[in-house]
Amino acid sequence: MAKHDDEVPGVKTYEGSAGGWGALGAVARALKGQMAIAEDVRTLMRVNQPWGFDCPGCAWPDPKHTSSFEFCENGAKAVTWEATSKRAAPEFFAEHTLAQLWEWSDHALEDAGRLTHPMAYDRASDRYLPISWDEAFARIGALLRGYKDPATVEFYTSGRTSNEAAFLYQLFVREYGSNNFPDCSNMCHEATSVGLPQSIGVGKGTVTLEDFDHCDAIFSIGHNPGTNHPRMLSTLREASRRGVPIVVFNPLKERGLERFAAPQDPVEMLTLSATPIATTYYQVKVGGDVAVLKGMMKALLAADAAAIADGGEGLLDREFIAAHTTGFEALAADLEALAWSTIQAHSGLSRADIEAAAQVYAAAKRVIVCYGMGITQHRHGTSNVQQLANLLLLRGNIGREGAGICPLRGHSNVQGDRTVGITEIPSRALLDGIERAFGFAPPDSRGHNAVEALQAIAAGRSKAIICLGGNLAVAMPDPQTVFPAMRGLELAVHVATKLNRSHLLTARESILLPCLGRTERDVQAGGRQSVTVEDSMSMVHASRGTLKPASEQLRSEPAIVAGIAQATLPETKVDWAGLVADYALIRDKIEAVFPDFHRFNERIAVPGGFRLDVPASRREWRTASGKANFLLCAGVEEDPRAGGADALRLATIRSHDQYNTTIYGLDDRYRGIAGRRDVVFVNPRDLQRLGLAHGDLVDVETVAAHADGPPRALRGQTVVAYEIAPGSVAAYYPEANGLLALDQYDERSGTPAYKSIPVSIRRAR
Ligand SMILES: Nc1nc2c(c(=O)[nH]1)N[C@H]1C(S)=C(S)[C@@H](COP(=O)(O)OP(=O)(O)OC[C@H]3O[C@@H](n4cnc5c(=O)[nH]c(N)nc54)[C@H](O)[C@@H]3O)O[C@H]1N2
Ligand SMILES: Nc1nc2c(c(=O)[nH]1)N[C@H]1C(S)=C(S)[C@@H](COP(=O)(O)OP(=O)(O)OC[C@H]3O[C@@H](n4cnc5c(=O)[nH]c(N)nc54)[C@H](O)[C@@H]3O)O[C@H]1N2
Ligand SMILES: [Mo]
Repeated sequence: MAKHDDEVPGVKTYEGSAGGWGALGAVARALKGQMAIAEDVRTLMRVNQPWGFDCPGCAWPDPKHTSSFEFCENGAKAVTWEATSKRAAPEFFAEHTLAQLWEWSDHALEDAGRLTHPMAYDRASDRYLPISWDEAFARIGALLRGYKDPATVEFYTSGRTSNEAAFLYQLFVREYGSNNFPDCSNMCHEATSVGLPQSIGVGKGTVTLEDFDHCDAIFSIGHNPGTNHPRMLSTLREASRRGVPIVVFNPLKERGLERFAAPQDPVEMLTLSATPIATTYYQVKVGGDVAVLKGMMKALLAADAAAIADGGEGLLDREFIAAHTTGFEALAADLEALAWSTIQAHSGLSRADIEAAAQVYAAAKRVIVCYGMGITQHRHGTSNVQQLANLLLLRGNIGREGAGICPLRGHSNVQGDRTVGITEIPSRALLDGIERAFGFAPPDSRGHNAVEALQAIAAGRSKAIICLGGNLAVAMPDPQTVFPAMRGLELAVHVATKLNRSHLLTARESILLPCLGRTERDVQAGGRQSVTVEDSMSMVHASRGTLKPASEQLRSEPAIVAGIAQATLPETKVDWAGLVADYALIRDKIEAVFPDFHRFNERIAVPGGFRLDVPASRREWRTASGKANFLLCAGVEEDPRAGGADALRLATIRSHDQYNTTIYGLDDRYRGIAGRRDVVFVNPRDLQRLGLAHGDLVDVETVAAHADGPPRALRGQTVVAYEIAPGSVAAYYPEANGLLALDQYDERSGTPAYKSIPVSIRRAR
């Protein structure tokens, strides 16, 4: 028997719009208990201001001409969480063994507050004990010097790291002799970084924020801006008000994509009205995007042929295709051979729906496609990205005003970290640049990405890891493999602001190094410092913290990297102390290695900074063919080995109250979930088919594909009847990460298939 919403504790249908009063209330709740109020308000006013700090929340760019703070609920949460007055000081660690802390939730661990002192693990007492910075660096240096093969050490980076810190870090690692750069990007937009260079010669988006003022249609595919890029809603709202069609492909009905009330708009707030966002919302099946994209292109080619038969000009940009691309005929043949029945079966959408979407695409002169993890975190993530590029290229929608491709990056500087050298596959230009600027020849062998790093650790081939931020073990799939692997290491060093589960997976020697956050003042020998970051649209700008540091012991990430480097490399060619004294000197070196950063210091002195060159934005294609390439992918299937007709496809998703593995709270307001995360979203028709009802307790188990032993299970979850595509289900990251084996990833990019896990669901035993 179906239960009503309110009979299931913590599950209710959310009737409001995204943003609005709900958002203001949520910010007030988030602020409560974290920091003293007067300073809060002043802090929030400085986020994303020309002379303040960059919001640690997301990588959506700032409008050029804002004078007032651009309100964002989740940015406020991110800032509050960092600027909290709570502290995880040595007394805290004295009170708790790691065995005790292991039982704490991810939320509780970080909620202990900011780390204040360098700490080293003491196995005898099972506690972290304070240690001096000098002693910490000396121990790390001694151990790192002891490895004969530098390729047995892994160096992880999370995307909040500034350009300056990331540049010093890759410089240290390369002088040490390794290219092992597992990176949060490997779990995120790697499919973009691998796919787009082959298509258009650059692994980044081609649009600027201004392009949104000029576009005639927006396609929003596989991302949830209401939660993950809230400031983007203002842009979508403006477009919507201009009458621009916004077409969404997403298995779940996401409130932020349906309608949005701007918290800064007094009229919308007072009347409780909201601007509709999506003009059409297609609930594509999880993993069905290649089918949709091929379907849209097939429909477009058919409509084009019909238009030409009618004596018209056709719908393709033939001049562009001829002058700027290769591979059109092969693409057309691929689409010709694909049956509509296959497209419909795999997308879960009707031919008529897909043709209608193609019509919107064809009717618009200038189209922007935005996308996120719903596209990249699949076994065919790279193909997904390349089919998006194909669709845009057919009508010349890349490299002109109001049109282009717009990957929504995750962490606030994940793109910048890549730009300044965090990559396991160093280019010739990067290696030559380092040699030119620093006088040593870095290793040119291929290093490890995130999956390879964990495989090497699990196999005992890698012995040590340094983590510049993040929560690697929890962010990766397969805790069953990853957790014991991390515990088997000889050395683990974590540079962090807050305590998390990765820090509890102790190696023989484990060291925690507390660092300054984005919001805090960074003073070095040469005075007050700024760092720089690059957003999703290749805009590089300065960020300068304003708050008093959480502890006098904290050091900046550049200073910590330099400390480790000096302790590890007795004959270093780099003047670490000099660079850390004045970050402008680091930027001079970045410029020396990467000529794209010419006049770096000068150009960040301007409010808003500058845009890095994106050759594809002006139709210069840095591909092997010198053209933009239409690229094929076989079939439309996510994973031909997986499943069987009855398997459901599970996507792991973020709630509104989390930042990746950081869980601010247990609510997911727009999806109507309160006070819990142990839920699985299922279509009512699937529930009926399975003999289940809303609110039932179930076990989720993986099927087929996973060759490595017994099925993986997530037990005791509550099913929530939800507007999600039939055959698709969703559960929260990171709780559901145990369902995904480490070897389930996109072979072209190494991105784990977090969004397409074949599962079955049955009543809990
Ligand atoms: N507040 C907040 N902001 C964040 C983050 C956060 O955790 N919290 N994380 C940051 C980071 S690192 C990142 S990478 C971004 C992530 O931002 P998003 O890309 O929005 O990430 P997800 O929450 O994983 O959501 C992906 C969306 O894809 C949909 N989806 C799932 N499977 C499919 C599919 O097969 N096809 C399609 N078309 N859609 C699918 C889901 O329903 C969901 O709406 O946000 C960044 N910003
Ligand atoms: N199932 C599933 N798994 C996923 C995903 C998914 O969609 N589904 N998404 C993947 C994606 S897109 C990403 S990007 C990864 C995220 O993976 P990570 O980037 O590794 O994880 P975060 O949760 O962002 O890291 C949180 C920790 O960063 C530290 N931190 C915060 N601010 C700072 C700072 O300023 N400096 C330093 N040094 N440390 C800081 C804090 O200690 C905090 O505990 O997760 C991936 N994992
Ligand atoms: Mo991400």
